[in-house]
Amino acid sequence: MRKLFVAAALLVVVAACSSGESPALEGPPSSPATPVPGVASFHAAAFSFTLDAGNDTAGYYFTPAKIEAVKGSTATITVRNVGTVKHNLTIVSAHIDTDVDPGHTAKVTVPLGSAASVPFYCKYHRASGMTGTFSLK
Ligand SMILES: [Cu+2]
Repeated sequence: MRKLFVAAALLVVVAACSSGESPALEGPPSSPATPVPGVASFHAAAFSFTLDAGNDTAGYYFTPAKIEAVKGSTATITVRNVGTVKHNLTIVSAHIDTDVDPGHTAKVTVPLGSAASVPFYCKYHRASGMTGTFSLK
């Protein structure tokens, strides 16, 4: 009888642990594999992702604003305007200057080159911080 009680108590402890994962909203990431909000990582020579261009009461933004990739890789970017005003994707080094109306998307292919970082921005809201960076390794 006592043995059964111990087993039951253990079960309760195990259940409490598996359902008790904290949302990790405070402190540094617990492991390097934990994704950092707003950062996307790609390891292939060619990759695709959706870049949200938006605005809200907090300001103007790109999500993700930081993209980690391999030097010499090519990014195919679907720029999705999730905001309420016209946005733009400008990448000077790749000769990209593309407008996107609210609710619309635009697709661009970007050879990223071999610089350590490739900045991008919305030419209408650059001064308001609507910028991002490709970090290349
Ligand atoms: Cu904008």
